Amino acid sequence: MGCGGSRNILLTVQQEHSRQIDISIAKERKIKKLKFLLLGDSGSGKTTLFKQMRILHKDGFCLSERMDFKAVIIENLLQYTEIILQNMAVLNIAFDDQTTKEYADKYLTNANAFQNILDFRLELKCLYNSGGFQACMKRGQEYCLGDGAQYLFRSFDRIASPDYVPTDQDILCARVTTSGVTELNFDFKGKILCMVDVGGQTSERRKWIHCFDNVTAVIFVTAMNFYFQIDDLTRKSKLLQSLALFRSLCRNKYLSKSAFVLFLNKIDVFQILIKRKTLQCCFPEYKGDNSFSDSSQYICNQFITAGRRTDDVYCHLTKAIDTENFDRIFNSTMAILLNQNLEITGLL
Ligand SMILES: Nc1nc2c(ncn2[C@@H]2O[C@H](COP(=O)(O)OP(=O)(O)OP(=O)(O)O)[C@@H](O)[C@H]2O)c(=O)[nH]1
Ligand SMILES: [Mg+2]
Repeated sequence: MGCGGSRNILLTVQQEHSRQIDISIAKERKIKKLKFLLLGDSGSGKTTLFKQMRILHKDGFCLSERMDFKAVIIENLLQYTEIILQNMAVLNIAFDDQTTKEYADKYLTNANAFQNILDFRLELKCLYNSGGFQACMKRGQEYCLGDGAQYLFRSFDRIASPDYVPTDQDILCARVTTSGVTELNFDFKGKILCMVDVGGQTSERRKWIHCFDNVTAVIFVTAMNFYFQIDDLTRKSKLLQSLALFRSLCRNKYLSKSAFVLFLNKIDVFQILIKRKTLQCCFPEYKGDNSFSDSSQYICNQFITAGRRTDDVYCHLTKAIDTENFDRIFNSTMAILLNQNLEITGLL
């Protein structure tokens, strides 16, 4: 065989080698994880969204996890009961009669005794159904009562039954403050998504920076009812604090290539609250009316302006405890991100 023949063989081998490299790069791109980071203040709803991804895109919750949530739900109920009873005194709300007052005194002097709610079903139900307790619960936003409280009290009969197993909805309304970083990997339309949940409390934020590499998109979550709430420690508006946090994240150099998605969460709570108190308590310069659309648009604009990013910030109004609502919003968020951003970052 002549020289030309061996050169041809060499060429074919090189071409084949290059083709193999192309295939492996393409494969790598395909299996490259898209990392989504849930950030936002404590109580905004990050873990609730994280739970929704498990329900919608993974296997949901097994029986042993549900039984763990049962303990959390009962603990939540008892804590909320204590908070409401304490705030009845603060807000000057009277007990309906001597019986409810006696139950409340008994509860407040020894809340631990009520741990086995099955033994105190009648007393607790009597308290929960009383006018004073209900009136105080309805004013829960004034003293930052957990947003899952009303749902759990409404479900008391079910929760206090001997064979109670929490439903997905119960789990979505249960509250555990996150500490540490949790990841969830799942397949979404042929792509592998890695969702990362972190704790929002100030003490947890020093852990955030360790998650900032290769972030495809930050999902920043804020609760719209924060406009009405004051932080216990700083005595500042929770929504203004959230806005400042968002502003600093948008300018963080490690996140400069990441897309930003904004979830204005808890629209159900906001819808009720905004009828009672206009946005002016948080934004004195606000001139609009107290309609849901004007007020939510104003909040959205505040965040978009604060973000001041060259790329768009995609803003969505969400109700994280509603699986159907979340499914729709997450699908449309992903459609936008996959079409627009990933092309730029070379992931498509
Ligand atoms: N009514 C209502 N409650 C919500 C909504 N989203 C979340 N919640 C409730 O708000 C509470 C706090 O939500 P989490 O998801 O635990 O908040 P988080 O942002 O993870 O808080 P940290 O872990 O402390 O950072 C839970 O009891 C949720 O059930 C919503 O859209 N509407
Ligand atoms: Mg959390």
